[in-house]
Amino acid sequence: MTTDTGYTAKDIQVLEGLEAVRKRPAMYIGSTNRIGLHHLVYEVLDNSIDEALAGHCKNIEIMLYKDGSVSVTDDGRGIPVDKHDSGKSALEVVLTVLHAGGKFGKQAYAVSGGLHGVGVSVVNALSETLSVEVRRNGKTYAQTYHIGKPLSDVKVVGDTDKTGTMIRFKPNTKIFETVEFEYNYLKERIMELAFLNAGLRIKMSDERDGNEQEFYYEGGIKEFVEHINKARTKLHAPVHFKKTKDNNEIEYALQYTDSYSESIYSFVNNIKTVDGGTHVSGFRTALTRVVNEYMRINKILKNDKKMSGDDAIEGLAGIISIKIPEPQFEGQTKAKLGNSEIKGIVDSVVYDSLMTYLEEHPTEAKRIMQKIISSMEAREAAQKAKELIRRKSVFESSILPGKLSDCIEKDPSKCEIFVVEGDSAGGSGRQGRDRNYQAILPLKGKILNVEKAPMHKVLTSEEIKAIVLSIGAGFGEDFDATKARYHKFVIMTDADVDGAHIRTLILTLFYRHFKPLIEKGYLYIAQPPLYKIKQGKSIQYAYSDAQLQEVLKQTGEKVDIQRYKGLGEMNPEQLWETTMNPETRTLKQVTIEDAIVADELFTILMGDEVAPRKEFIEQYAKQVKNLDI
Ligand code: 0RA
Repeated sequence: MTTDTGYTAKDIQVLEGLEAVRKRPAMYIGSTNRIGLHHLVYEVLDNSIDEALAGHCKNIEIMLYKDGSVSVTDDGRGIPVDKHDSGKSALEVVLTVLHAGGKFGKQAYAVSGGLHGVGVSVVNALSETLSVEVRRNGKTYAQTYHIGKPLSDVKVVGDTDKTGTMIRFKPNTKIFETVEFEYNYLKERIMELAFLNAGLRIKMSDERDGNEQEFYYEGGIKEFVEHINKARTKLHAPVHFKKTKDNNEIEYALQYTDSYSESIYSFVNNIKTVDGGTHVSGFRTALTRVVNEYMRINKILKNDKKMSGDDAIEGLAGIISIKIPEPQFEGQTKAKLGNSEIKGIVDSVVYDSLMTYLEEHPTEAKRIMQKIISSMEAREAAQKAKELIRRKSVFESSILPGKLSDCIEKDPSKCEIFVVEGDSAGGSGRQGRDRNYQAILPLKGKILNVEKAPMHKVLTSEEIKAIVLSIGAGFGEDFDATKARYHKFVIMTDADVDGAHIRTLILTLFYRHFKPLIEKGYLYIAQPPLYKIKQGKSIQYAYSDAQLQEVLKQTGEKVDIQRYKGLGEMNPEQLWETTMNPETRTLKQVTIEDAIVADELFTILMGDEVAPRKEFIEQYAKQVKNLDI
């Protein structure tokens, strides 16, 4: 009670200020639920931490009491107690005037923590009782409050050679939904603060159940990273770096593990920036740059490949803790740093120091680079797998390809499809066929060699897609031969080297992807004639050299022999008569006598290895006839 001078206008203002806090507590501490309740402790704690940041405080102690009160004690300089202009002790002003802290030298703090930073007067306003003890100038000063009102002036209660502040308060039950402090809830933040402020000792004890713990980390955020990674397989000892640049203290610690997740936590003036901000983007940029630059210098990557930021950060645990004079927090929750100048500062500090680390630790660097490359490879593989699934679904559609000229009949056992090389032969085939039961699918030249191509290429090939959709029986694991839309698949290619090559490519596709169709005996090779022998108005066809000789024996003189080089040289009627008409044509059925031999053969003929193919060709070269080049 202000006994001697009575109430002044200033006193009334003070009381109105604290009354405003009690009317709208959420405006000052966020809420009146358990989060707001614990916020009171953090508010006091932040002031002690500020003392620690300024280098004046080494020990903090938090006590939870049976009477529901909590105290925070530090060995900082102690709240000033000298007389203020109003004639009151500075201590009383700090505890009763909103945002009064700054008036008493708090502006001298280079950096200040506290999310709301509303000051201890808010805690006082929301407490039933609050008592404060300050050790300073060789004395202990004390004062007690009830609902924010002092019960007496600040009094000297003893001598001391120590300095520091003790604030004990009991939250007002009329304001808070709950007034029960939770040890474990407080513990998380206290531990975090101890990690973030290396060498600061924070003790917490709970009188209610005897719980007691001390948090002290000599190594600070380096130990924080070790703590995060304790259950993981580490690739190296943590990297830790701290540097002050233009009043900004930039500190980080990181350690790669073999895990797939990233654990990056960032802080500004001890406040967790859940939504990151400029310091985090500076860190990420630097990390990606360092990794790519290191790989480039050491020629770790072929063909100028670049690691993405995601590749570089996979499996990384990291703490970025910066302490800056004027943080600007953005976003809904004010948990994102907005200061634009910080990005570049963090970027350059992290880049330089991390590059130096890698250069000085080649063994660790190698392990880290290997991890990043395997992350990159896994990401690429996953991307391809995703693409595969997407493509497969395209393969499973029931839409017929545009270039298929389908037949009218729908009963597969009566239907035939001619897979034809080239658009012009396709045209003749389309005109010459019996459209009731014969379909034509023209292919553009050489289709993909499925023996050599990776699956994602197979699935992106337009020609193969057209074949798959024409067959209509799905693809890969889902292939179901009983759904085939035709029971005769006829490969019809030119009788030259290119035609033979295309035929082999199509055979390879069927063997590797539609083997059941071959096993069912559905696959055929058309036998177009090699020669047309014309004598007057009569035309005969020869399908082999032997046959030509036979025909020539019968016809004698004056014949006109035409060697067919391509199907396109035949008109639609001739193609029908010689190759497509079931009455006159010969089809060669493709069979698999010995699957293992066939498998080997396709691997040799169509695969990657050149040597076995060469050997095979040399062995069989003598048997090859009619090689027209
Ligand atoms: C105002 C000014 C100074 C320190 C403090 C407040 C202060 C507040 C709290 C609350 C809990 N512990 C605290 N410790 C200090 C600066 C003091 C100076 O310049 O000596």
